[in-house]
Amino acid sequence: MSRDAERFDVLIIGAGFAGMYMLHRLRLAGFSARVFEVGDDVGGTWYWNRYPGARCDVESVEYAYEFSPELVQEWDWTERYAAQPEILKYANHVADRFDLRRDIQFDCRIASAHYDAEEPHWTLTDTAGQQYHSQFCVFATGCLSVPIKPDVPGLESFAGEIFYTGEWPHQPVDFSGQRVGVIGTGSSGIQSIPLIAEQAQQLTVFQRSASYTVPARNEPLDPQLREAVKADYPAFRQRSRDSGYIFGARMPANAGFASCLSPSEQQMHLENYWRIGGLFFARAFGDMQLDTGANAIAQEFVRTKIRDLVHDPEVAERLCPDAIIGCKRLCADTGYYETYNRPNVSLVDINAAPIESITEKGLRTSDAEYPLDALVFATGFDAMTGALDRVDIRGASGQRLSDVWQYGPATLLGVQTAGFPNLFMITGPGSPSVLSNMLQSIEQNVEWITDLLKYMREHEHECVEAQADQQTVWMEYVAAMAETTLYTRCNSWYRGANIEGKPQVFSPCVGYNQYVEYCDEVAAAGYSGFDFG
Ligand code: N01
Repeated sequence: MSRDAERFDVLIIGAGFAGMYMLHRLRLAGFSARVFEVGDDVGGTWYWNRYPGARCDVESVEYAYEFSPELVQEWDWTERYAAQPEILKYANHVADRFDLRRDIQFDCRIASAHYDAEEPHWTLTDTAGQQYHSQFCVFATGCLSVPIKPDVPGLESFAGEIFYTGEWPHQPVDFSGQRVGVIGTGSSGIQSIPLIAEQAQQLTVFQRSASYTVPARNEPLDPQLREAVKADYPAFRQRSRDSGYIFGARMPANAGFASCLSPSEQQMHLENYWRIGGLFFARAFGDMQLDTGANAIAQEFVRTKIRDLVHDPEVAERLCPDAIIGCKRLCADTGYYETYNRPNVSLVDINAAPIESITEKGLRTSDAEYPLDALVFATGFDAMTGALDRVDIRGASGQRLSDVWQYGPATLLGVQTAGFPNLFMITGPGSPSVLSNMLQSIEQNVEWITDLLKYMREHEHECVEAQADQQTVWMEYVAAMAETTLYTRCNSWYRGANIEGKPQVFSPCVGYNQYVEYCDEVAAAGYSGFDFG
């Protein structure tokens, strides 16, 4: 142990919703813990993604912690879908209310985490060289926390300002009078484009793939509805779980399989869910994500909407995706398609004419040059494994996690990986994570991990490690579940396909309720599948 190292029971990396709750839960259980956070405050994804229009696509009354009845009662969401500033305010409120900051070290990036099997303990080293030791280590680093910064030739020569939606400045950005370019039309682009268009003199959107987006239908939250939800919050959240979708307790059940409906009934349900808005659209048919025929009907419905909403037929066609709807994550927008009716907005198809370079004055594609004062990259994230890959994590025999996962991540239940004793992940690959309501998955994972640590303390176990064969069985199950759906039929970030050369493994676990049941069974059986030492 180094001379000036500090020692804790548990070291946690990341002070987003996962890291904050992990700290709180561990404290309640009597463990000493320290959190490390790169940012200068709490909030994780909501700390970094401050771009105009950033908003959650899960309803605010559900995108909230459930563990504290007092917290539920004292917090009032103001909109159906909370915007980034309000979610960040909530994260800060939680940090204050539970006095979390005294155990969080801000402005601190952990560079390495090495396991010493002799001691045994984990040694974390930050970028300033300070070391910390602990029996356990928990990565609460999020699934979408490492923005992709495309290496476009000439980028450094650009005289204007460059922005990344995933690392937006803390001060307001004013695009008034500017010619702005946005690259990327996933959720971040789709949320920011309408607001940038309102400010900019000219907005040029560079689209590689058209995305499907459904109107979010955001609105102020009806105080009566808010109070009704609070009046019996546990039952409300139970309805979310019972829905099988993990969010949308207020929504009607799905309309059944498309094949059981007449064409006019199919259109009626699609219309109804388009009117309801947001990701709930995927519930218009119970088999939208399972059957290509059902999916094709929904695709055509959205393309018809795009053609209705966008006045210029050529622009409308460019905005029409032809992929499987929901295979890449569905987006929820406010006025996205309508934005293309504005005289100051143009859409460039960079599939037809690829970006060749960034110049001092703007952006050059294979058939034109676009003068720009500012350029916004809404180009997504190194999802699922990106944050773990960026730390030099080494296990019991000195092996690097990134080497062990060179053909794709493998975990048991998404919380542990074989060869890395006493190391945990919250909402790691192999757990439902991004296919669920993240807050609910975070609470479940945190509570399960804390119970495991308490079990170890009671049974005087020093080490826990996922069994390699059980991990294989689990990842085969995750893959098999994915294969029952249409999620594997496109190049999405869910499976790492948005990054050239990244192994393509669909790692979120389909089926939240079955996952939780399985976690509970494992715990009840004395954590079967895990070795203790
Ligand atoms: O990223 P994305 P995102 N040159 O990967 C394009 C969550 N989120 O940040 O599809 C040109 O979806 C890329 O094109 P293509 C949510 O889960 C949630 O928007 O690869 N273009 C695509 O159009 C979401 O799904 C909210 O052909 C390039 C876009 O950039 C996830 O985060 C809000 C390119 C990237 O889209 C990711 O969303 C925001 C290049 N080199 C985000 N590289 C909520 O509402 C990429 N693209 C909660």
